[in-house]
Amino acid sequence: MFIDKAKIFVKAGDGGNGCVAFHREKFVPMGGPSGGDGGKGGDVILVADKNLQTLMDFKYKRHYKAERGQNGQGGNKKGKDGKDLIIKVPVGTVVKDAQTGEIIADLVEDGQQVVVAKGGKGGKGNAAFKSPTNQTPTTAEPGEEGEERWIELELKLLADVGIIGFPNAGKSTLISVLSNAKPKIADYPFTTLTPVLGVLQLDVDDFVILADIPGLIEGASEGAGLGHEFLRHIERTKFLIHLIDVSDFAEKDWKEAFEIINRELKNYSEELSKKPQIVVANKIDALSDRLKIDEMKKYFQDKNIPFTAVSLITREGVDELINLIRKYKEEWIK
Ligand SMILES: Nc1nc2c(ncn2[C@@H]2O[C@H](COP(=O)(O)OP(=O)(O)OP(=O)(O)O)[C@@H](O)[C@H]2O)c(=O)[nH]1
Ligand SMILES: [Mg+2]
Repeated sequence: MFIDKAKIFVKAGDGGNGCVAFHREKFVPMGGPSGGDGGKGGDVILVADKNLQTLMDFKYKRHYKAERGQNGQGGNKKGKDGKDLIIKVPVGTVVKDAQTGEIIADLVEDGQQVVVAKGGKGGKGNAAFKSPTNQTPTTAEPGEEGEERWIELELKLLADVGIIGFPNAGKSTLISVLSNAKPKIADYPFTTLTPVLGVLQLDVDDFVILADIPGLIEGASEGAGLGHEFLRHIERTKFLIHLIDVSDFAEKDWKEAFEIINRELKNYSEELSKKPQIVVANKIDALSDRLKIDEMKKYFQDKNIPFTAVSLITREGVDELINLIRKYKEEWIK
């Protein structure tokens, strides 16, 4: 199961209480104060871990509590600090305060961490209050409470290029042809239910990460189809590959398809709709009238949008597409 949103409660450890005690020894009637300080409560810390792919664990466990600090003791013994609680989350997790919506952190690198709830300070023992005017203080501080709050976790995948288009356009076929990813491919809409990442190797040490997401349809922004839920996973991409089925069996006219998807992008966010696109006509093996390609070429040229046509089944045009990706990667990513 791919889970990309979760809400959890985090509570840091309370600080231990300071101690009230007096030094006792034979023949020393009134020893000095000797109550130790309480230990600090443990923090709750989120750490990005590249081995995690989803926020699934958080569906089942929602409360996270770090250890409290121990109370101070007589003989000037400080209480032990509480252990921090480390929670692993996938790389790409955005952390928000659930109440205010404020972004606490965006954990985009493996090992990156953030304290989401600070442990309480330990209270001072009475030994700490000894002064020239008060040789026998009889009070100690209580430990501070650890912070607590509800936080929201939202996973936004880290990909360079997002693949968008209608269901059945061939998006999953594209990522399987270009990369090592092996998503499910089938002859019906909404085959892809969760985003898939793949790496397209452009050179020995040059690559781009592609993201295949579930198909969009008209009204996705109002929740039609699988809705636009998954668009968040291409929010971080640098550009989009907009795939259009141009075969004789395509359900929609290419221009209409192109416009509908762009409208849905815009309804989702202005920012997403401004990302540059490479438009790719797919399934030309099943297209009887090749003049359509020329017509498209001219249309996109006039709009200054890079365009190419392919068959992902026969692989016609795939090398040109890779060259286009390489070219625009240089222009749009660096
Ligand atoms: N004839 C032909 N069929 C293709 C081509 N590319 C993909 N297909 C077929 O189109 C169908 C849909 O392909 P997918 O890759 O699953 O499409 P998708 O866009 O990922 O679909 P969803 O995940 O449902 O949004 C499959 O039956 C593919 O085999 C092509 O170049 N030519
Ligand atoms: Mg798919």
